[in-house]
Amino acid sequence: MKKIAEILKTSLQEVHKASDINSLDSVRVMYVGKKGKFTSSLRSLGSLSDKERPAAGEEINKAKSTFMKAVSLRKAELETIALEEILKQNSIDVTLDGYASSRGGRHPISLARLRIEEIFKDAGYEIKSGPEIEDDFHNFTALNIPDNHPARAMHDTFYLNNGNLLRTHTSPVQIRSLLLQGAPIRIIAPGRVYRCDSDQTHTPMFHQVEGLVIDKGVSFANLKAVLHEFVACFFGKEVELRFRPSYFPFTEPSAEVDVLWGKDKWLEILGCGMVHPNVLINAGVDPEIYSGYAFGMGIERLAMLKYQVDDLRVFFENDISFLRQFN
Ligand code: 2U9
Repeated sequence: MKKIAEILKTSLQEVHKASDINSLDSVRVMYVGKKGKFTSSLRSLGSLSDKERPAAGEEINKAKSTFMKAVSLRKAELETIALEEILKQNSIDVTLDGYASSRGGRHPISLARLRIEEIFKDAGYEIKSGPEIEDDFHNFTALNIPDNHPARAMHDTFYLNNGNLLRTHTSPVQIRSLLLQGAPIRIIAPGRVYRCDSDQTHTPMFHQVEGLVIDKGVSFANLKAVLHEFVACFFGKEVELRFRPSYFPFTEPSAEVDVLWGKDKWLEILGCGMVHPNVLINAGVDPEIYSGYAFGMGIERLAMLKYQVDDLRVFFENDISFLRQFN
């Protein structure tokens, strides 16, 4: 009994001395392994008398289980220490600076379009869109552009094999809206348009906003007032406009509008007119009851003036250092 108590005492000391899982396991084997001290003590019970054996057996088993409890406690302790060590080595310093992420911005053409939409929305206009692939009727015929008109020549229009075409203006959107909802109407149609034309001042795809207002008693004076207000809002300053007589098949009378830029420079910024009676009839509107005005402008042209860009092509090159200036 005394010897068992002695063994238990040393075994517990060794358990506490074990500084890692491996040495703890060696200690365990040393006491409860096949040739361990508790194991051989139990084996030697056979040499004791029947009287001594039960008490001695109980004593050894008790010591063995005390030892095993100490081993598992120490094991848990060592595992916690090992885990803390790993966490310490792999710890993340949450106070470190992150990677800078650069934020994208809108394209200047989108910025200009959104501003134009905002101004007309505030004036009670609805924003309409339609297909970029159109048919002859909606792009030309309905707009009083006769079969032999130069705008129909292969020179300007991208035709598809099936006779359809890429819209050359957003006017078909207004035709479709008129046919669908009739008069009165007050809409703008922003979007991409396509013309087979490419040089310093033309790209085969560009952006337009067209407007259409039809109601009883709509006059050219109303048109002048709306355009003056729009141009002043868009450029954010008082402006002087000049209406020059012009010709479009879909409006009569027609005008091109110039803005006074600086002291004495007139720059053309849009076209407009009173909707031609033929166009009203083609879209199912009675010109004896209704009249209307329409206007059209190129977004690239307006954006160039607003943002002081002197080369149209930079809008299409996606040069990041150009685009970043609009963030
Ligand atoms: C309907 C009736 C009339 C739209 C109009 C213009 C004048 C115009 C040009 C400006 C520069 C095209 O981008 S540009 O090359 N547009 O001058 N557009 S009136 O007239 C319409 C449209 C639809 C039903």
